Amino acid sequence: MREGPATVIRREDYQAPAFWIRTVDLTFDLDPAKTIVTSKLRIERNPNAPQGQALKLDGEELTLLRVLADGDSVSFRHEPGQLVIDNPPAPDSFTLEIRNAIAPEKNSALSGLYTSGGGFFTQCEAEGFRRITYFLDRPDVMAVFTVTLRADKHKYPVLLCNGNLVEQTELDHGRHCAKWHDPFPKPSYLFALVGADLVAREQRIRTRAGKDHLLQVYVRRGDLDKTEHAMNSLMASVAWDEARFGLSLDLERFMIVAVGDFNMGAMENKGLNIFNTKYVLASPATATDQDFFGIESVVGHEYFHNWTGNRITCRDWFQLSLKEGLTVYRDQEFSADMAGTPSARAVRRIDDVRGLRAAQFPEDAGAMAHPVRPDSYVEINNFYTATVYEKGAEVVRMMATLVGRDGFRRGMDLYFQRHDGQAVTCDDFAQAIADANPGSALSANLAQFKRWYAQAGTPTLHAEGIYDAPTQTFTLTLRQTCAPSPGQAEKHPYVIPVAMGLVDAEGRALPLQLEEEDAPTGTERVLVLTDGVQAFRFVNIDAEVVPSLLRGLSAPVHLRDGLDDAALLQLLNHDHDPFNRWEAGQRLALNRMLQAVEHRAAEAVLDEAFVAAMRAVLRHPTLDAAFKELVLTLPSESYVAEQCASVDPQRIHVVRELMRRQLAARLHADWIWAWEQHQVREGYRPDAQQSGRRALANLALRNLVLHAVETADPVWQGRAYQRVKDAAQMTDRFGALEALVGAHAQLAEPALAHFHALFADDALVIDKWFSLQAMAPEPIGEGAGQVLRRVKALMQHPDFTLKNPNRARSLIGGFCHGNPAAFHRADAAGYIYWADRVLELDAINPQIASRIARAMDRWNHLAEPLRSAAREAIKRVAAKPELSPDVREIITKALE
Ligand code: 0A1
Ligand code: ZN
Repeated sequence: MREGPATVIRREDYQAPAFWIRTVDLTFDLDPAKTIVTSKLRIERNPNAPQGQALKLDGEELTLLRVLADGDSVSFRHEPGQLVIDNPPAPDSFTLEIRNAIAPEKNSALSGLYTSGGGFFTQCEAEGFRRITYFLDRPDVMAVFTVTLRADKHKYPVLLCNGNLVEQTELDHGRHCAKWHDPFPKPSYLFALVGADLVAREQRIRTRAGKDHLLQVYVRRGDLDKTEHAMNSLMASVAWDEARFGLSLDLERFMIVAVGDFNMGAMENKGLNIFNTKYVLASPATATDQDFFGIESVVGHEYFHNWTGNRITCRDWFQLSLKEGLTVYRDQEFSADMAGTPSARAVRRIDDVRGLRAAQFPEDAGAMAHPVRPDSYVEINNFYTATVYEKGAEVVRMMATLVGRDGFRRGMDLYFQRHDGQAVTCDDFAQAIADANPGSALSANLAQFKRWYAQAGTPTLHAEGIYDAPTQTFTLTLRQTCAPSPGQAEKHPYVIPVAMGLVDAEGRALPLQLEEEDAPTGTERVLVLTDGVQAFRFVNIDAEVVPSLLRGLSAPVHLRDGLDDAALLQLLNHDHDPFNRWEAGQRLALNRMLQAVEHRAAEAVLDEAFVAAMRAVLRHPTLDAAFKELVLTLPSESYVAEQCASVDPQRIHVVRELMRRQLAARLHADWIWAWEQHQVREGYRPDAQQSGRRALANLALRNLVLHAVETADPVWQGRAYQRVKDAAQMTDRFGALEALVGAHAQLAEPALAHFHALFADDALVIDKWFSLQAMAPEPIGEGAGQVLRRVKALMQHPDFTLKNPNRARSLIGGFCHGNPAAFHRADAAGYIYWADRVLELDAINPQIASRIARAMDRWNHLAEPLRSAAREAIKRVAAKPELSPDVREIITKALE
């Protein structure tokens, strides 16, 4: 664990480095117990920095063996986390040679150089390179790397690094050597190496630009048959970035390597992306449609970083959203384009918004709330957050909305023209998009727009529409507010793009003309709210209309428009915007759920109007299956919790379960119809069309099994069980298993056992098996506490280990983050479990521990006695003196 007191790093303290490192020559003698790293650095003083400063190199958990400056010994000293050379050689540039030792096999934090499955892998973002050797480990120091790798040839036949392979030689004692050179200057966080026994799927491509490239996907022997989809996704990503943004692959060779132990999803190291196996390996038999989709999106994300992140990188870590927000926006657009039809695009957008609301909105309202560009941090690893990533992407999306699709492309072109090869800030990005679009609402309001980077919290957009029949005008008054967040008591107004339309009772979309305009501008437009309150008066409105606001969630805000049931039903039935159609359905459900939660109605009875509306969507002749599945899925328990001032997770769970049962019972015949109509009989394709049908059929099955358990009817339970045994692919097999577990069917146990036996050797499938049980709904009434008992028992399962992040996340993360009703228990058993696991994991892997620690972010909003019990548990963790800075920061913020 890292030594030294926790220091707060502040954005306002940024200073350019006193030295640059121009070139790096690294040699690794790879050995799991003791790897020797030799580093030769060509260093220059930065003429623009205050002169006379010492050279301070970052280093962590390194054994220093020697330091030479220009070939001579030089005096040095240690400060916490740094090697200090007070008097580097006098000339402006000199060579520093450092030799140190590290122990990859002891590196359970998985940051720096570590071993996994008998191979060597690295993870350097954000500050892992300093755990390999002493360096100026900051993103604005960019160097050209040449790397020599030496290792036992039999155990580590594959030796990879960034860039191009320039030499391969045999050495004595069964060792071999590979030398790599990366011509692009890069920050140390983009360095990577791999030494392992792997095999590769290879694909040669010729791009639009007419250049030939070699694409490779490296996996363990035996996994090659699960790499086709990753390779297809990579090829599609290359083609998409050329077509949409004119950005071509700049390397002869582009490699993806899969590793079983990895803290995050994947990493965009230059030319050598390292991936969690979860985002590489897929076959129809072992991966669900969702897994296939996740692979496409993460492969795209990492590939797109090659330009947005690598060619142009971040000046400092406060600018993280510069690369992450932009790259998430790009991967979302890629996925939407891959989905194809407008309806499939809308499904993608709905999915993204669900993710934003499930993770980012709560973050923005909790102890860890921070701006997209944070002002301070203790541990940067804690800021790879939904706010930096997903809200950051929404900020980029709003810019694109304000300047239009072509305008955004012009802005991106200007951004690359200005900053290729540089380490820059979010201001530089926003400036380029605005400058390329003079006269746009973005350039007119740029300084105000940038509040999206500076202010934390989710604003609320209040809307009121008044129709005046005699004058045929519709006046829409928009108002914005934003609640205080930690350290930010008062908020200033944002620039909020409001995409909207007006829908009348017959479903007509009315032409939109503001009173100051000569003619209508179409039936959909973007209003730009810049003041606290603004009124927009539409003319020639010849009928009562319902405003359809914030289409596609055109800004990351809460909307309070006061629409009643009738208006929402009108939008659900007629809105031309599929996103708002879905949203109307969700709001109808949410209102009912909130009412039942509030009034503690023993029976949360669904009214016929709602049930009929759901039936109409389910049976609709033209709507896509994927879209129907989204409409017919009730808002999640955590989304409902977000709307409550004082949260009672048990109560919310009971209400949602009761409503789920009513929909199962009252739409019984419709679910049978849906199940029968949406079976996919042709060969498996993970595309939008087929996956939509499977999603709806599986939702139908969940409903049918739920109802069957209620009515003690064996037929549907038996069918689901049969599917677990003989489905041809994982989406249906797992869908059936979920149906049985989610309904507490008697056959759930044998089905789980059968499933485990079938996939005992497949780690990613076993992860699913663990998380399904950790997230199983807590039984209502007697049987409460059942899930926690099972989770504890599963920790003793021979397949369980805390050391593998995917496994720990599946079980512990699944329970603490994904099962509110089972986790938040009045007897505090969930909290005691949480505290024990956070402490236990912290000694192994602080990043994973700190993610689990965040399950308590929102403790302050819990109803009593949960709130007090939660605080006690947090205090218990806080009382431990030897916490990592990662966990310490989360816990301290929770108690502030
Ligand atoms: N930059 C990667 C995510 C990543 C961040 C940190 C990591 O280790 C601490 C690993 C990966 C991405 O956005 O995909
Ligand atoms: Zn990223």
